[in-house]
Amino acid sequence: MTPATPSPNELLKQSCPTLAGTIARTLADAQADRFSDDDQQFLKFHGIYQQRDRDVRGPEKKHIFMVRLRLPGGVMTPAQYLACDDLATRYGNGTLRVTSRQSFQFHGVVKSNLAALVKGINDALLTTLAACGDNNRNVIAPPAPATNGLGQQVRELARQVALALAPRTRAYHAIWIDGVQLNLDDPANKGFSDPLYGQTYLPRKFKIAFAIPPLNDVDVLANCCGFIAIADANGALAGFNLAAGGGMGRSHGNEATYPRLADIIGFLTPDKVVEVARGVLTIHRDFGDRANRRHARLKYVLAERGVAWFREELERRVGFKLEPAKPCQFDRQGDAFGWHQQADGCWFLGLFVESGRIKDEDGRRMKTALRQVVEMFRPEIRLTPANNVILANIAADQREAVTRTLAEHGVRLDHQGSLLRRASMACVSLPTCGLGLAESERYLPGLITRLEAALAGAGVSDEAITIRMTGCPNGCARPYMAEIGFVGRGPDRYQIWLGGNESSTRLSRLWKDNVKASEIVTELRPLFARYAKERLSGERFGDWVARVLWTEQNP
Ligand code: SRM
Ligand code: SF4
Repeated sequence: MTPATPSPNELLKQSCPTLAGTIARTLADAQADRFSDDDQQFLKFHGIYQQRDRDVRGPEKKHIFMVRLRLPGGVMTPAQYLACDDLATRYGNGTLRVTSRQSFQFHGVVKSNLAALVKGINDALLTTLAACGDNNRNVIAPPAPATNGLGQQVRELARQVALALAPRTRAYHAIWIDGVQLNLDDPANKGFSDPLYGQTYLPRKFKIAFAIPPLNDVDVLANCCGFIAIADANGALAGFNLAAGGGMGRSHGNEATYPRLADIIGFLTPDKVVEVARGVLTIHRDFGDRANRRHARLKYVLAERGVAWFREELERRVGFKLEPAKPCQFDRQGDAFGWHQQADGCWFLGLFVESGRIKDEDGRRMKTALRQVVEMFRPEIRLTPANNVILANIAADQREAVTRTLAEHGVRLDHQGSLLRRASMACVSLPTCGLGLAESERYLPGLITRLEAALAGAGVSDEAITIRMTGCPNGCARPYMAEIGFVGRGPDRYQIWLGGNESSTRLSRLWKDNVKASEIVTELRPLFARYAKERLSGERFGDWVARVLWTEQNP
């Protein structure tokens, strides 16, 4: 069999393994408002996307940039938060976007501000390197201060894994910190090969999550590699069940692409986590499809070669056997909102951030409110995989003042939104995402209001049904794990997916294709009425769908 022709991205990476391209030169050119096509690919590894404001039509279209942090476990110090807040105001569009992988994105950055923004991020001891690109992405981990004591240990392991799997190119530092073009004639850079990634990095992105059952707040099975914490009889960390081969992305009309849940591979002790993460990543590196980027995720390697093959290959690489997976169960997902006491006696506050967008708007000035609270009370900041914010380590006697400060800016803790709204997620989509086919972040809040009314009409108000929307099938808000998922099909048109579960361990199924936005509620209303009538005691909407609707469709 002749080997398949490598995709253009593979040849590009090989042509410049430092990932420097001509980024520094274009940065220094005040006349240029955009980067070359090749440099746009390299920029992704630096955590930067060149975009257009899609609200602006015609020849006036300007290039803008999205800049994403890499922030393991979503944890940042108060000083780092304040730096981000300031940088978003000075160099971005004045908002901070919490992402579905516990990070921040700056949107609407013009080229003349790009260097200052990335320098500012690094000055705050944060980074954007490998936030995007064909490498290990942000490692996610349960953000809520643990009440069972495992959280700190698990987050520390997430940090270690992120560090071990970071690319070693010197180009990032040279361009964004020293402000110079990397000298490719220097023997240290000539023929550079990353010790882990080699010269062509990974065939595609790679994602790792840590979870602490019974809470699945990270959607662990939607990741390429998942570490599921297992406690011993005394509640101490015994190790992890390894999961591998999950992912969401698919393309409309291409059945060869699909969302997939990760398989459980085996059990390992905590001291083996970094080694195993490296082993799983190198299987992706060596067996992922380098010819077809739509087929290049680790999930397809698992789907096609199977769990037994994967385990054997991993054991060969790490040089030890995995134990059989330990019994464990997830029973819920989602964030804790409002005030909660931590194991150490301090308190944390879970704040709902609609669609993840921290901004000031009429009557609700969340950006200013958060800034003031962080300045005054210096809490640790944790970003959640459901696009929300946690303020941690707050002393008991400061709670009232924090609540009052937020309320003074219209952020009322007694009014954080209905259960339905707080369980919802939307991806960014328009106007910045170049792949968005339909609205998402800007559309979901209004739709939730209408769905609240429809559910109330059916007699099932204030249900925590998980609802997620994305502007295209790539699945950035993980809609295929939700009880109701809306996936953009075209302008004002969506697919409706149904049947995910509360523990986020079951994929939904396509129920209706190409539904007009204006008809979504009309389509769902009869289902809500049936659910109200037919549900078993305590049965969630997604479970009713799986028990009743799916059986009707496939008796
Ligand atoms: Fe994503 C591409 C936003 C989490 C699957 N994603 C994009 C881009 C960069 C569009 C592009 O390639 O031009 C989006 C930038 C939009 C913008 O203007 O900001 C984008 N993805 C996001 C974020 C910001 C969505 C959000 O609302 O929070 C999330 C950033 C996470 C982070 O901090 O690292 C984000 N993306 C995800 C997730 C969820 C997850 O990782 O848990 C997924 C599904 C899981 C998975 O990877 O399978 C996801 N994004 C994709 C894909 C489909 C990949 C595939 O296998 O086919 C693309 C398209 C691509 O890579 O070609 C994509
Ligand atoms: Fe863009 Fe699609 Fe991701 Fe939404 S799901 S942010 S539209 S790539």
